[in-house]
Parts: sequence; C-alpha cells; structure tokens
Amino acid sequence: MIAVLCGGVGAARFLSGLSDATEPSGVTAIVNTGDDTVLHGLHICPDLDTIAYTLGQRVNPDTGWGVRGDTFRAMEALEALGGEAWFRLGDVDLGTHLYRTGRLAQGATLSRVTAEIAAALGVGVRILPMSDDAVRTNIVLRQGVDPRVDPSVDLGGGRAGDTPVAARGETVSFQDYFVRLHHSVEVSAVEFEGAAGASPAPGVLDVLGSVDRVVIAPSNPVVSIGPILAVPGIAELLSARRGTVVAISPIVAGRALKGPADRLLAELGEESSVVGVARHLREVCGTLVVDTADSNRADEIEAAGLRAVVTDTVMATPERAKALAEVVLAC
Ligand code: FO1
Repeated sequence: MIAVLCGGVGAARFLSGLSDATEPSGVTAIVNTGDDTVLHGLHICPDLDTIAYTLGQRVNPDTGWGVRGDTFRAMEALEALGGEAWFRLGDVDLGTHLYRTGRLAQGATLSRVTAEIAAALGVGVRILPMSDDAVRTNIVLRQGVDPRVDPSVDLGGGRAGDTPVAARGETVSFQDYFVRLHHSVEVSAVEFEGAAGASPAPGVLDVLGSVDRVVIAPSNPVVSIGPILAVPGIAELLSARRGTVVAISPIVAGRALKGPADRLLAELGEESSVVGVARHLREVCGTLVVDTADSNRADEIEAAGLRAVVTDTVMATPERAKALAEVVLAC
C-alpha cells in the first residue's frame, strides 16, 4: 500500500505511471486543495480534477488540466456579456463544477463528492482531498502590479487602465497569481489561510500512518505540497516516519519542468535546485529522487540529511512515468 502527496499536473502523470506499475487499488492520492477557488458561484478544485481527469483518461494532453476536446462556448458567452473569463472553464468541465457545487450545497463533504466524481470517471486510485475544510493558498507579492503596465490585470480594486490597484506587498489568491498574473510577479511570502484550524480529511491520517511507503509527487514543494503539510497532524506524522517517505524533485538542472517552482524557491530564499528541494522537505522525507542531470548534486543532498536516488525523472511518455514509478517503488 502506498500514499502519494499530490499537486496537479506532475503528480497526475506520476500517478498514471504508478497505476501502470502497481495495482491502482493499493494507491491513495492525498491532494492539495489550497488552489481551490469559487468563481461564478462554482466550487472549483483544480488539482483534484486534474488527477481525476488524468486517471480517468479524460485529461486534455496539451495543457495537462481540463478535459480533452472540451469546448468553451459558455466562456465565450460569458465574455460577450463582459463577464470574468480569465479562468477558462470548459463546457464539460463546468459539469463537474456544477455537480460538486450542488452536492456541497446539499451538505455532502468534499471527500464524499471527490469519491463520487472519481467513481463516475472509473478511477481505481483512491483520491482524498487533504482536508474537507477550506484552506486557501494566498500569495504575498513583493511589489504592486500596475494595470497601466499590464492592462489585462485588474485585481478587483479598480478599473484596468486606471490607477494601480495592487499596492506594494498586496496579497492575491493562488489562481490570481498563477493564471491571471501568469505567475510572472515576484513573491515575498506564501500563506495557507485556514490551515491552522483545518483537519485532515477522513482517512488521511489513517492512510499515512498505515501504508508501507509515502511518496511526495514531483509537485511544487511550496504551493502544492506546502498546503498539505500545513494541515495539522500531517507533517508531524510524516516526520515520525521520514525514513519511509520518498520525494521526487520537480526541479531538474535548476529549472521547474512546469510552473513557477524554481522562481518561488529562489524568491523565498531557498536555492532553486534539487538541493533547495532537499532542504525544503528534509523534515518530512528521508529520500529524494533526482534526475540524472543532477547526479553531481547527490553529495549535497546527502549532506542535507537525505538519501539521493538518481534516475530519469522527466515523464515525457507514459513509459517513462511507469519507469520512474518502478524506481520509487524499489527505493
Ligand atoms: N490554468 C491556466 O493556466 N489557465 C486557465 O485558464 C486554467 C483554467 C483551469 C480550469 C479548471 C482547472 O481544473 C484548472 C485550470 N487551470 C488553468 C490549471 C490550474 O490553474 C493549475 O494547474 C493549478 O491550480 C496548479 O496546480
């Protein structure tokens, strides 16, 4: 039995490989919900959906998120009315958000609704949100975003093209940072609102305490794994068994394969490298799997207190993802 702490696209690819390498029913994915947002009154869980769509063979292969072949007619209609359409929700994807929002309004928990969606998509891996409570990742910007410089940016405090609306050091939601601002702004801090008062979702601590091994997927250690570790009880449990926790570095040769992990690490004072990842995760994991491009950093990883395992970590094909999973299973 194996548990995997997960963010979005990289984790989904790894879980696909793991499902090919081992029996999916023995795998539990514990998924970040800090990216969740409410837009148009709909409860959207990007990482849970990315994982469910990927394992259900429905994901859009070009983006790694959303549904393959989806259309955007609802977004086009919204845009024509002058509505907010910067976060692109496909027509089929909207069905998932409508279902989740309706079930939550009826009183179902997020973990219950997640299980229902996964079952409907034929997913064999057990998918658990990290918590049923709302935890929101907020990003503190180092300086303001001036909509006169980028007129597409309106953080809600004024008209685009008007005076700057994001004062120096303003805090924005994760999706504002990631999608609306294209994560091309400097960050001074990351906060997990609600985490201190949140409880792990039912089953999370039982699974993490009983599985043979825990894997930290190749996800952004700050904004994808960070929120999971911020839920009380999870980091403590992993620290107590860190010798059986294996992380896969999402940084290869100093660069994130996708997203802003490299810049975020540097902006928050860590080295943007496998050594920075090792230092960031050393309290909760005992082994770090790194790419062959980083084999020259193995000694420094060991000096940080982790065992280094070197292999090909770039999951360019399903076969490479399976091979990576096999290495992790053998760790
Ligand atoms: N990412 C984008 O870059 N642009 C989008 O418009 C966008 C829409 C979207 C809709 C549903 C969904 O589940 C994910 C979506 N994502 C989009 C991806 C998402 O912002 C990120 O992948 C994660 O939050 C980071 O893991």
